[in-house]
Amino acid sequence: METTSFITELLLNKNLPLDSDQNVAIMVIAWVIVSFAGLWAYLALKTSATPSTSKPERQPTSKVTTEDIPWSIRLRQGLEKTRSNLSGSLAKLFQGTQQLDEGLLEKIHETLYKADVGTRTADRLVKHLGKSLAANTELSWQDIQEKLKEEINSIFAATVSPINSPSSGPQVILIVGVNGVGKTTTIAKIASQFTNENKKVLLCAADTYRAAAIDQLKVWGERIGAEVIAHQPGSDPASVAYDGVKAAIARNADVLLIDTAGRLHNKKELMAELEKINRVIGKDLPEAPHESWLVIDATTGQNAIVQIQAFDELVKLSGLVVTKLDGTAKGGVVIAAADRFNMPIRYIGVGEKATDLRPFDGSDYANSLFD
Ligand SMILES: Nc1nc2c(ncn2[C@@H]2O[C@H](COP(=O)(O)OP(=O)(O)OP(=O)(O)O)[C@@H](O)[C@H]2O)c(=O)[nH]1
Ligand SMILES: [Mg+2]
Repeated sequence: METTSFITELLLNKNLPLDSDQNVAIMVIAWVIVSFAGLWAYLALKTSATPSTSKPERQPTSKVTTEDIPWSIRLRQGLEKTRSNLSGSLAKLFQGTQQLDEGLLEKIHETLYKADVGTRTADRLVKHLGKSLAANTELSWQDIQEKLKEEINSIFAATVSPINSPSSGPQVILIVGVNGVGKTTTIAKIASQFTNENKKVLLCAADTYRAAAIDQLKVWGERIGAEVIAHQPGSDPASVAYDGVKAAIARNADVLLIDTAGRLHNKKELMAELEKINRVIGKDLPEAPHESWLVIDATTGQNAIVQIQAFDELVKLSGLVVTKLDGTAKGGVVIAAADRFNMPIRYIGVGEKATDLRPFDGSDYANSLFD
């Protein structure tokens, strides 16, 4: 007899003719069943009686990403090092209250200079303090902060100008800058924001020096859902830019973003090539480029000033994009650039994600520099 059918029959209480071997088997099976039942009951009792010391099972939590953090907080986080370098150092000059005298103004100037605000802008800010606060009166750090914010705000306010966009046809934005400042990723971030606004965006790969640069833009285009106009590596960047404009007109695009190769502002040949790109873009669309933005890497500090000067001479710049403000203490350069060139800052970047690049707001920036 099969063991299973034998047990079934046993459970059904049938009269079975059992030999001694079968009796032993029954006893073993019964013993195993009773032991398991006992063990199970013991464990069940123990678990319910004593509080568990093991880690609670991880509950699914809603994942907080940087996208969920409000921009005002992201900006403050991104400017942490700059804030500590600028207002943190200035605050240390004040133990309680201080008399506003030449000595204090000099110390404030030095601290501003060290925070990459530059001599010219440090002069301006200190002058404002001297003019707007009564000499030889007791002043707190709070009083000084308010006056500095006021003047920084007025520097930024003077640069504000609307982004030029055509009444009809595509808006062409040319992106330029030295190597590795974040041009291509800035294009991707802006393109992603435009497509979210239901704009039809075309990207143009006018950085033809490296195959990887073209591929990088193509990958972004695919992710964002934007067509990329590209030629073979090594081809003339001006002719790609020309085709980009033609394609943008033909496809009825809202925006064409043109990526260019990183070039050192002191390399004449490369800068001349940029001039050609700029010229060719206007052939089929006389007002284009409608905007020409120089991307500057905040970590380069005052060197950005030289870059702005050099690029502006060749391609009339209509705005700046300042990237990599996160992780640098040199965010003071944004104030210096705005003051020196009266040039609007279009976007600022505080990280690598698409949402880490936002349109610039001078008053938010000024507030984020202070506690
Ligand atoms: N931390 C940080 N990294 C950034 C930011 N913007 C760009 N980057 C990073 O900077 C690096 C260079 O960016 P790209 O966009 O390739 O720079 P590029 O100017 O196009 O470089 P070239 O084409 O080689 O001249 C990438 O790793 C970006 O993710 C930013 O705001 N913060
Ligand atoms: Mg690039």
